[in-house]
Amino acid sequence: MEIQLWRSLLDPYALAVKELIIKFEHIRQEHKDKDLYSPVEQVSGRVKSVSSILEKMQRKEIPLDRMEEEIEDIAGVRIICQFEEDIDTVAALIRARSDMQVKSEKDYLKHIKQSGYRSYHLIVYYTVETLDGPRRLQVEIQIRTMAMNFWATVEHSLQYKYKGDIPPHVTDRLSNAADAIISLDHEMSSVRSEIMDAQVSSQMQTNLVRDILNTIENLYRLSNPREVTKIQDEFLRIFQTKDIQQLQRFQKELDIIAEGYRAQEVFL
Ligand code: 0O2
Repeated sequence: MEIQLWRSLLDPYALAVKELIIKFEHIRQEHKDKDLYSPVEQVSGRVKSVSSILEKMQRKEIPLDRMEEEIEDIAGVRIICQFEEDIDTVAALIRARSDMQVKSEKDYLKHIKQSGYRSYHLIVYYTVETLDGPRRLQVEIQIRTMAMNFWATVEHSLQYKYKGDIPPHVTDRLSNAADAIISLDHEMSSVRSEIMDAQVSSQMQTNLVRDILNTIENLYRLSNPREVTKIQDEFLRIFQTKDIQQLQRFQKELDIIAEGYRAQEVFL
């Protein structure tokens, strides 16, 4: 196939990856805006390289006319979570969506690969709009923790370096590292609720301070600047106490003042 044909063939997959990254990042943002813990920590994606597609076609003896059906990971999205428990939550979010239909799932957490690889994979159908009309494409979504991702990234580089034939002394180290990653994920899960509480409180404070500062800025435009300077000084005093309840009380009082001036902020 000519390079130009590859480009036009892969183009809708690139669009699917871009759209899905935006959608999963939006899930993260929605949680944060609502002062909720987000099971999605990071999102990335890629379109499989032509050489990797060709290698897979050769290895699995896939003819060109079956390529799009049989190579399910031409478009790939990776969702990184903080904790192992978050993986199920993200998978459930995906299953519940109307803009993607799950074709199949592979649980490499329950069934760890021989290599030590752990991750949860879903193949979904996702439709993109192109000049030639809608295209229903397959996308592979990999969900894993940060620790699993660290291991997989390193192992993937070694597979590349040793062309799939990693020497035994390195394989042994990787296998030990895979075990260490399992215990690390379990250790982190044991303090999950404390970490989640800490992150939610910190996000709440960030959102509160953002809303308060926006209201103060609006009041500057609409009311007496001297009065607003006093309000700002009071805000700085309370902010220094690091007491979230005092900040919440201050915001309520500020909202009452702002209501009088119709100075509350609507965020877009
Ligand atoms: P890329 O583009 O470099 O990420 P397979 O026969 O394993 O190639 P299959 O059965 O279609 O293909 O898919 P599977 O097993 O669900 O895995 C596909 C992808 O999962 C791989 O893509 C990797 O990203 C990841 N993966 C699977 N097994 C391993 C592993 O042992 N180590 C690491 N590091 N990653 C793995 P590709 O094909 O490598 O391509």
